[in-house]
Amino acid sequence: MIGMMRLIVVSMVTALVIIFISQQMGGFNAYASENSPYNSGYNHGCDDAGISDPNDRYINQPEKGPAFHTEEFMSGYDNGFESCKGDTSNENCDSSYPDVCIAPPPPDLNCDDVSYKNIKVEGNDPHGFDRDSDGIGCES
Ligand SMILES: [Ca+2]
Repeated sequence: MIGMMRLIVVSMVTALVIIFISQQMGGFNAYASENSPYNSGYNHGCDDAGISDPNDRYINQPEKGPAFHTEEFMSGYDNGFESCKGDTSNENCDSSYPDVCIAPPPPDLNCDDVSYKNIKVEGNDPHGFDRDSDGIGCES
């Protein structure tokens, strides 16, 4: 009878340990995925980088500033902000030259001013790289 009781207790403890471990692993997985402070920060940083008015940014809202976040969140925030800010700097690339990055005028550039040859040209070609309008600029 005592042996039977011990077996039941051991089984219950084993079951509890298994439940505990699986919860820990589940919790860890959730932490490591999109719910991590780093990723949360990254997403907010990326969003803020697209908001031109600093007053509208998440990080500048009451009780949302850096002091209210963990170091990990802010590390993600800074990286997200930098990455997404980089995307918007592509506005300096004229859309007439989709395969390369050439800023719109001014200054007005000539083919000798750019290192590219046989540039794909679309639209209004503000630099006049494609004089014969065949869609290819600075033919070599
Ligand atoms: Ca041409």
